[in-house]
Amino acid sequence: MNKNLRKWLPSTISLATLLVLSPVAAEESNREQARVNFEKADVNKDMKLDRTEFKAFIDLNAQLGLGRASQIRRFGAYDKAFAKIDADGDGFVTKEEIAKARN
Ligand SMILES: [Ca+2]
Ligand SMILES: [Ca+2]
Repeated sequence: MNKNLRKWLPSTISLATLLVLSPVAAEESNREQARVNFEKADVNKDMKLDRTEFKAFIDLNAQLGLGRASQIRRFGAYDKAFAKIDADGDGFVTKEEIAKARN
C-alpha cells in the first residue's frame, strides 16, 4: 500500500501542479487579450479610455468572456464599473487603474 502510494505520489504532484498552473496561463492570455482590446478601444490613442472608449473596451472584453465584462454589459453597469476603476476620478481609466482594479 505504502509502496504504491510512493510510486504514485510524484505523478499526483505533477498533475496537481498542472491543474494549478493552467488557470494562471489562461489568466495570462486573458490579460494579453485585454491589453489588445484596450488599444483597440483607445480610439484617440492617448493611452487612456474615456467613458465612450471604456464602453467599447468592455464590449470587446465581453465578446471574449474576459473577467466581469459580460456581467457589466448584461447589467449595463458601465458607469458603475468606470467609477470603480477610475481610482483618481479624472474621468479617464488607464491601464494601471485597470490592472489595480483587477487585484
Ligand atoms: Ca483614449
Ligand atoms: Ca483615472
